Amino acid sequence: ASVVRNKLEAKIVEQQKVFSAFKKEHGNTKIGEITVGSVCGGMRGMAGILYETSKLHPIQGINYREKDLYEIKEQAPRAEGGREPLPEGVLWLLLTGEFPNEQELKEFQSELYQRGHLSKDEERLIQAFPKDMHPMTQFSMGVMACQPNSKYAKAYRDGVHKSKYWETTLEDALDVCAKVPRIAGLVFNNSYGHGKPMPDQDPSLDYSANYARYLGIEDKNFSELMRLYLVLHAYIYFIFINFISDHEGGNVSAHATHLVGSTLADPYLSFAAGMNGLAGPLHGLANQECLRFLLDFQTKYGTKWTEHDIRDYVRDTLASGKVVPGYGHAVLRQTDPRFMCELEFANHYIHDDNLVNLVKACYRVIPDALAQTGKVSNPWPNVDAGSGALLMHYGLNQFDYYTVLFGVSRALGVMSAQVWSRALGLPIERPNSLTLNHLMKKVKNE
Ligand code: NMX
Ligand code: MLT
Repeated sequence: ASVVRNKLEAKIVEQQKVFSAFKKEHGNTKIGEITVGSVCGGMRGMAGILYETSKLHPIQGINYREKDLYEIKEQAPRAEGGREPLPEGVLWLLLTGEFPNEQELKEFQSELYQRGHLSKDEERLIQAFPKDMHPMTQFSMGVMACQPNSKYAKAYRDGVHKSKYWETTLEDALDVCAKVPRIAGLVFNNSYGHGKPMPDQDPSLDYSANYARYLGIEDKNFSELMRLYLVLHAYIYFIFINFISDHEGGNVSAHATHLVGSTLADPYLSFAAGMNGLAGPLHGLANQECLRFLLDFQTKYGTKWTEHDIRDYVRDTLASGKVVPGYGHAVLRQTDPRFMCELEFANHYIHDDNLVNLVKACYRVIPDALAQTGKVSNPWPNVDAGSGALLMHYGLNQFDYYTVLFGVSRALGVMSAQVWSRALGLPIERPNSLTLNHLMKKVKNE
């Protein structure tokens, strides 16, 4: 059993009581109204999901367990000599609402290490995927390759009582979180390794440093970037460094995971569903699109570009009917704090990098250019605007792979949320849909 289990069980028992009393007392209390705009507009502004681990504020950005990213950066445990939060510590926070103490962290890291092994068959299956298959497709299929070992699915088949669903969900959730760096590493090796052998897990390294090792990048600052990145992208909007990428429950990958999980599908099936959503260009794929946007700009204007060139380039992009990747957000109405964390990282570690300088110049120019369209709700950068240039700085230039990094991070957010969804006994999701005709009749009260 997991070292986090006992701590979590106590919290779960407490929260189950709060939840059931609250439901009983306020089941009919109204908290908002549904407008035609919401129904026609992708459910914007409609609160409809109970999601325990994180919340996105339009101005302050993501918070994990009531802590904003800056508090996380300040309070989370770090690697020796490091500045960035350890994703393992943030995963513990997401699950329990508290950071682990030193001993708990040490045991948890070693537990994740043990859980992070893949069987030979699982590795072989992933290595057999076609090398030119998009890395996100391989990643999602790689998660599915491990699904037959779901402990939750077995317990369900064996007739486990519903009050105990959360226990094997926790087992699977931790297994998924522990295995995704290895699955993602195999995908990287498969796509770009040119037949090089895949390095083994190293027990002396933490979660992020092991992942960096799979990617073949030994620079210590890159491991720091990975720690930040994995925390940022958990979304819980994990801050850069794909920081744990949990961005509350309404974003497509978190919601898809949550929706599929509500059918009592196991965590592997649910997470793979979320990853298929993350692979869309308006969502996680935007980070690869964003780097492509910057590199195409450099191809056109060289490295001696001006801010005037950026303005022209954005104008042409909009005129050709495309979005500017890395800018805008469905909920945020300010610069994404995750982007600010990326900038802060770049200011500390990276000097004189033309691409990073271009990211900074875009930040000065693009919000104004988008605002001038008069229709973009949020012209400010999101997490994807900066991450690619930082990765590229350390030599990770395979940008088709970037969304996989995002996916590894998001596992930490969506898997901890799934444990809580099963612990609270949330029901299958089933909102109503309407035809346009029905909607029109409703407006007329017919
Ligand atoms: N560039 C150009 N047009 C934009 C942009 C942008 N970055 N953002 C929004 N718009 C347009 C949008 O396409 C829509 O146009 P139309 O009415 O012609 O369909 C209009 O502005 C209003 O959309 P919003 O209400 O501002 O945005 P919405 O909530 O629908 O969508 C995003 C949010 C994030 C999908 C949108 O801002 C976007 O497409 N951004 C670029 C892609 C991106 O960076 N996605 C990553 C999101 C973060 N993530 O990590 O997943
Ligand atoms: C995310 O991290 O999931 C993105 O910012 C998209 C969102 O929150 O809608």
